[in-house]
Amino acid sequence: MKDKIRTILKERNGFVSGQELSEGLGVSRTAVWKVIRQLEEEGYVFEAVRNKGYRLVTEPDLLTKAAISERLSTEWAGQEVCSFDEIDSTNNEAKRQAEIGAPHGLLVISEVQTAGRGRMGRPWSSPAGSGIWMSLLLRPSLAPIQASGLTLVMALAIREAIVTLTGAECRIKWPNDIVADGKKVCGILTEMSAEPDRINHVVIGVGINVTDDSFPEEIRDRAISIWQVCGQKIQRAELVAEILKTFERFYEQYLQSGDMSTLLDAYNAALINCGQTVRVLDPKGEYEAVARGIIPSGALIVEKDGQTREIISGEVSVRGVYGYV
Ligand code: BTX
Repeated sequence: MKDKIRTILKERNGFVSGQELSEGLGVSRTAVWKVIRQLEEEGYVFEAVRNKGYRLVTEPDLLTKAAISERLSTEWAGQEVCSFDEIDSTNNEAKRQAEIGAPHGLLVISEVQTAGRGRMGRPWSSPAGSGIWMSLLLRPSLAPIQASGLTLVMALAIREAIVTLTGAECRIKWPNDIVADGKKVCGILTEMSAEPDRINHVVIGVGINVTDDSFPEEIRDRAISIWQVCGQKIQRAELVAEILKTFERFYEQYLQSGDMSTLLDAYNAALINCGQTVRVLDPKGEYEAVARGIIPSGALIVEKDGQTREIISGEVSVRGVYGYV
């Protein structure tokens, strides 16, 4: 009954009388009032006016299965959702679920991660209430070598979704970050289980700082939230749904060509590194070069002393010459 009352008030977008609710649902008006009180405890705000009834004023910023599912317009991405109040890492949970046969498109999401991680085991700060910590399970018909491109596909989808919902000025830092004002809004961690010639599954983990107004000391110089960038406190479930819709569209394009060719122009246009001098952190020796954009394989082309080189993600990172971007 709670879901029904919530849905009616949401869809009406105006006052609904207690009588209409009680008659429509075949329950007493006291029962309706009790549900309204429960919803208020969950963070919903209603305006209650005598002779008019209740009007939904604001919804809480929840990341529950219901909050995501009711906003979703995808064929498969996020059609199954596992949501948690707390988990070690949504990537770990997605991998556990994959091992027991979870389907392509499963979304794992949590309010808090107690062991959120970035690449090479680096910690990822994942506090409650302000961010999106989620992982998407994929079972693509691709060769293992093509899986790394999925990080780029996700980066493009996240950047487009943020711009669509907020207009925030953010760009992609190759290969796995979304940045604004020289700081990280979002990081992506893609992990794969594969045989030499076949992918078992891919897990794309996404961490986005959405409404934070401060960060722990150790990442303050490199972390920023969407709210800090554009002054808008968006509903996180709204952004999750927009990302999944956009990712699904780009993913189908990636599968068709098997590479980034049809997404190349969009990716390079969103890339902050294009034309910039970057520091290439190659384990065989660091050097500075000018980034020129990606090629269909997803490799970044850099130019040094008139010669071009391909940088393959996972092998080396790039940094700005004067800082992180
Ligand atoms: P990365 O290795 O590129 O970045 C990790 C670095 O980012 C850390 O060393 C730290 O300096 C900085 N950092 C940590 N937390 C934050 C934050 N909240 N905002 C900005 N910078 C931060 C990037 O790895 C990939 C991160 C993926 C995180 C998602 S969350 C859902 C999923 N589950 C999981 O355990 N990881 C992924």
